[in-house]
Amino acid sequence: MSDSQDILVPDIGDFDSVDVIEVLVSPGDTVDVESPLITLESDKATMDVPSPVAGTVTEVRIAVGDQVSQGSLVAVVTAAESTLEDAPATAATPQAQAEDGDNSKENEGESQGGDKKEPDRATETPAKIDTQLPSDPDSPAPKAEDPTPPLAPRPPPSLPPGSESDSEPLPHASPAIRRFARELGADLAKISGSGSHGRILKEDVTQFIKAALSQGVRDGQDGSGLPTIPEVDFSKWGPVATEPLSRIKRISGRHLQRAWLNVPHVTHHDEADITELEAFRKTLQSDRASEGIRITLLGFVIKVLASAMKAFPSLNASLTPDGEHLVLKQYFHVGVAVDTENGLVVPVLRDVDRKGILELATELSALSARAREGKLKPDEMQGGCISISSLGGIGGIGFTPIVNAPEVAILGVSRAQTKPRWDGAAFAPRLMLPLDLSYDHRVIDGAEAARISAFIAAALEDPRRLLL
Ligand code: CAO
Repeated sequence: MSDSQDILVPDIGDFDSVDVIEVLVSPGDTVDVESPLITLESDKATMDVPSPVAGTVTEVRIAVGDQVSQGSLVAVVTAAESTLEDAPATAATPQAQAEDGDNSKENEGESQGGDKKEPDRATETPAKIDTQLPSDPDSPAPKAEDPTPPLAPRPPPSLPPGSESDSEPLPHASPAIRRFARELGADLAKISGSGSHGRILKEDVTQFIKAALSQGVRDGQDGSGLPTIPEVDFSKWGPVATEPLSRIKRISGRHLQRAWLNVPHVTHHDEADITELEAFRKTLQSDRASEGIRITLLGFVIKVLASAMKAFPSLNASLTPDGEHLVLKQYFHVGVAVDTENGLVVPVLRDVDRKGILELATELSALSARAREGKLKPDEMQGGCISISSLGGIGGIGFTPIVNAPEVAILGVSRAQTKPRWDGAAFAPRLMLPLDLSYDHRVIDGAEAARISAFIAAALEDPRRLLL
């Protein structure tokens, strides 16, 4: 069963012939109890007229620009069944009284069955008043004993407590819009209103949120829940130039930040004695020089990593997004970070476990060349199980690479150096390769990471181990 109810402008205190500045519902809209229907504005305050019943708006009898007083018909609402029993009780509730307003008399009359209003025909509810001048001494104040003073002027909710400063003008917006903005986390002070006299409308708030989301920045946050770095005007201290980040940097930057914020990173540092391996590599390189194949250390590192992934399946895994399961991959694809003019890209070498050093070296040269020419196809950068970031050709003794999530580990390689190494009897000069294994601690424990690193170092020291 349902019932149509006229919704009237309730007791609005001292105010008469008040402008309707917003109509917040249309026929067909569903409203809840307390949903604002219209917003009124006097010279002292703005106030919402909320619905006293839940239901469907069947008629709207008011338009922006109309002037209304207590008792004016706002809308007709067909009440939902569940609220029918509540509605008369709301209508019978005496309106709160302003201490200095003559509406106290009207309320008295109404509660005694006076004919000033139509309580039997209409449902009324207290208007919600929001003064634009919180310190306005003329604004009606509630009686001290009234537990829910509907006529009490309240400071705009977007202001922090105690900030009622007359040096900072309050944003011009209705209570409904203030509530809307508050629910979306939008700071009204940052929104310019497109309504009359700069009034902030619902569309202004929506536009503001859309713009903030498209920048990835919402009201001082970047979506991560963390505060953003405040903007600084560097030109205060000297000349500056601003240039856009390359497309690759913008994309990889977002990805790196996401990975950095999501993955509990640990980096395990180790080093491998590659003296023999390097001698072998040089021999191989000179043997194959006529074929034009460039054999660098990285081909060996990729091959050793494939063996480590087989020996330690957690290295070749990904967490499901809910963090409850591990996806263990049965294939062995390795991404290699390539430094290009425009930024970092990570092409993927597939099935590295089935390829020999020469094939890997050839493929790596081709892929890194295409990466630097910007010719990689998207699918050539997808499907990696683990990544390698090698800075060995450039320099450095170690670094902490960021895991390329949803992969769970990345192997950093720095520049090999000849160092004195104790062989049990004396120090001998050995070529030592720094290794930095960053891993997702949710998947790989510290002890396991140490074992993985030791495995990689041992295999690089003596690649014959890979034959075992
Ligand atoms: N120690 C000592 N020498 C090394 C070395 C190491 N760890 N790694 C490579 N070298 C040597 C190579 O053998 C080569 O020597 P030759 O010129 O005598 O042959 C030289 O350094 C240059 O190697 P390279 O860098 O051209 O080739 P590579 O196969 O080692 O690396 C690639 C290829 C694509 C990984 C590399 O060029 C590159 O782009 N590295 C940067 C990766 C990067 O930016 N990482 C940071 C990502 S953020 O985490």
